Amino acid sequence: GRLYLNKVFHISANKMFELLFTESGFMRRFMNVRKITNGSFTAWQKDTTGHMKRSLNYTITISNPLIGKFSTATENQTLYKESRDGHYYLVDSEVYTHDVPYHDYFYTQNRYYIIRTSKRKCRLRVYTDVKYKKQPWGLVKSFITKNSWSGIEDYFRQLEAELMEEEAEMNQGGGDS
Ligand code: YK8
Repeated sequence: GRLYLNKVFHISANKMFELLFTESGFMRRFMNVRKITNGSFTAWQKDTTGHMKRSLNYTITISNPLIGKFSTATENQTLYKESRDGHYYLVDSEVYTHDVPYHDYFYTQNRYYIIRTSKRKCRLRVYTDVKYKKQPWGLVKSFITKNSWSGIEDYFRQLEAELMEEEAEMNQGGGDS
């Protein structure tokens, strides 16, 4: 996998979890900025293995004229039971883009680590992998990989920037965060 985000924020670990993995105002705004629409989320629910699961459906806007303008997408998230509330969260998310070329060949796996570093700080790490459900022809594979990395890089660069803004707003005036 590739490491796309690795940064300490002046935001507590549980607040970071809330920002990223609940229907927070932050996520609503971020999705707006990314032109992600028609969002519908299920609630977190424990599965038979003891992990928590939820799924998200939405429409993404794509800025690449070769691919098309929009695609519906499904994101399946798993919050591992090894997570410790307020201290350590591990979330895996599998993203399936349904309406892009070769969509039946690949999906994206994002792994989010939120680690408490002090009472009011946490480290956020995101690893990403492009996974293949079936082996495409070499040229197609490099096409998929190239287009995926650039889109993912852009997304996480913006997520980092928006989180830094949120952090600045939360911490100005010495409010409790
Ligand atoms: C999630 C990875 C690939 C996909 C896209 C596919 C091009 C296909 C190339 C063909 C459009 C929010 C991406 C970037 C769409 C957005 C996905 C997001 C950013 C021509 C071969 C959506 C995180 C995420 C993961 C994977 C991203 C897709 O929370 O290039």
